[in-house]
Amino acid sequence: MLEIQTVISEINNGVLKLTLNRPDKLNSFNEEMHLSFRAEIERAHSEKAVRSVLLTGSGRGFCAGQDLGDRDPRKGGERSDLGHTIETFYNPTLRLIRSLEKPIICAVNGVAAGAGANIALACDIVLAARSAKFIQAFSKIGLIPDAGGSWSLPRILGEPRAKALALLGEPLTAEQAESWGLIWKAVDDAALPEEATALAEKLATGPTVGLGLTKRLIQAAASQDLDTHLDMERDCQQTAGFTDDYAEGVIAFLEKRPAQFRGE
Ligand code: LHQ
Repeated sequence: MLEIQTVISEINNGVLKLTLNRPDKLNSFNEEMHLSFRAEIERAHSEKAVRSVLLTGSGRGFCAGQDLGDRDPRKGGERSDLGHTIETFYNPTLRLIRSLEKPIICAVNGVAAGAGANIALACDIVLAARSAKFIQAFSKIGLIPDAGGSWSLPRILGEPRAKALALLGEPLTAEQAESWGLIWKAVDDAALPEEATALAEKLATGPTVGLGLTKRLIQAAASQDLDTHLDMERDCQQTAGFTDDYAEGVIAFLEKRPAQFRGE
């Protein structure tokens, strides 16, 4: 029997495109998909040819979080230890996404629920199809927002909106998510693949080291004071200033031509 790939991966023009691929289950995570997805993000860390990542889903949904079919309490046995699930599967992946020093774009092509919503929100730039919805579905099944959601939502939205979304578990439209600043942009459904690919390809021709350091700085800002942050800016700028891409950027400016960054 032909094995179905739960994550389809391809590299084109420096972009590692990852498509979550369990469309019949709205691309919810089973163990195999967890492991494949994590392996692909690890690959993004290590492969030089990868200069940006584009994450999306196949079929009509983006990702419905954990596959609840795997978690049927009617099947008896001991109650499963969700702390173990989080520690084994979600947390390592979230850490890998956030620590990736290359841009990761998320094209939310349809519903993003539970951990699926929060994995999308952990990405650097989120585009969503106008028909897509974000659902903090956890409260509907008695859980708390995981995959970093209880950390990212109040930071992005403030407590009032974060709490209402998480406690009610109601769908948020892509347009509302854009107007609240939760995502970068809602785009017409038909335009999403092309717009997201163009964005990822543009970033893949960027000064990769500088972009990675920029991501690191912006992520660190919320948890440190200005003095500490200014020191960090100094150190990161020092690193960026030693890259070939910085030299190329300045030369290209002086020669009045587009820069040809090589990510080095
Ligand atoms: C699904 C799922 C799904 C399996 C749709 N699983 N089949 C961490 C630690 C450990 C355990 C627990 O979880 C976590 C983190 C989490 O992510 S908790 C949150 C888990 N996710 C949810 O609670 C969302 C469940 N899904 C839904 O509420 C709905 O499916 C949404 C609102 C996402 C979409 O609704 P519809 O557009 O009406 O689609 P549908 O419900 O008809 O789903 C289509 C199919 O996908 C259906 O299968 P079927 O065979 O009937 O066609 C669903 O059973 C299946 N599916 N989500 N998470």
